[in-house]
Amino acid sequence: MSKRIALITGATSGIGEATARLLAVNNFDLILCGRRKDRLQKLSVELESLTRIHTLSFDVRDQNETTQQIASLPVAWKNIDVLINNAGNAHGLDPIQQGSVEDWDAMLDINVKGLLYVTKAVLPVMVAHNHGHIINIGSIAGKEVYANGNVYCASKFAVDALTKGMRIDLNAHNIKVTGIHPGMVETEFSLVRFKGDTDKAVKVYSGLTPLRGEDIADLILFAVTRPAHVVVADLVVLPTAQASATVVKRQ
Ligand code: NDP
Ligand code: 8X3
Repeated sequence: MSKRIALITGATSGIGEATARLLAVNNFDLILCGRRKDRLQKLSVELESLTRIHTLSFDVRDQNETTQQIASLPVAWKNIDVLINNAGNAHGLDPIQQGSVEDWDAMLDINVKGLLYVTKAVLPVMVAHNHGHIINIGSIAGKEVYANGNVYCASKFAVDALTKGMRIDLNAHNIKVTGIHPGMVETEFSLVRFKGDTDKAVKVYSGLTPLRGEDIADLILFAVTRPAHVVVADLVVLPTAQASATVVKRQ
């Protein structure tokens, strides 16, 4: 099979970075995206002996920048086969009455509107070719609401709804759409949620074995390597110690 092109948002850390490493050795050329240019550069240097790499640095909150960056892709990179909408984060963990508008805006702008902006910029090529696969990274928080999760949960419920809506609307265009919904994955996620408070971030995963970015990368690879007639529609994946958004067994 000839090489395919995958565009990964949020490739500078966690799930996206692990996915880049795995797809690089599984017959994919990669467009790596994120805001942190130094990290894009470092990952690019690491992977370019394995496959072709192109990097794009943009903030998914900025629709103009997102559209322009994707439009700027050289001809050899334009025919994207797989879009992995992974960029996202939680900002804060507060009861709704104490929530910060800045945090709410960040979560809705990045996790929902950013995902839409990237998808809108990539879809014309997929629609024109009647071919493509979109993977949206949702969350267990998009399946169940937990205390203080309010707006983050809402953003991930929106990702779940958009995943289903995309699958319906793109059905006529032969475009696969997959939702992957992880539970606790130890990445920079909690560090971002708690605004750099390492103690709080570490506590989230204490006394259990959380998922790693590589575990989600494995599922992404599985989803994008099914035969043409098979679409993995919806996957929820949890650490064994986690039974639901809130039931967690700690040592
Ligand atoms: P990380 O914080 O490790 O990675 C987040 C990635 O998103 C980074 O590469 C970051 O890149 C990118 N990103 C964040 N904001 C923006 C922005 N405004 N514009 C462009 N890129 C942005 O977290 P994870 O790897 O854990 O998170 C990846 C996805 O997985 C998210 O959608 C998250 O909600 C979801 N998820 C995570 C879980 C977990 O427990 N960790 C569980 C369930 C879902 P940069 O800062 O360089 O722009
Ligand atoms: C990240 C997992 O449980 O913190 O989406 O919401 S959780």
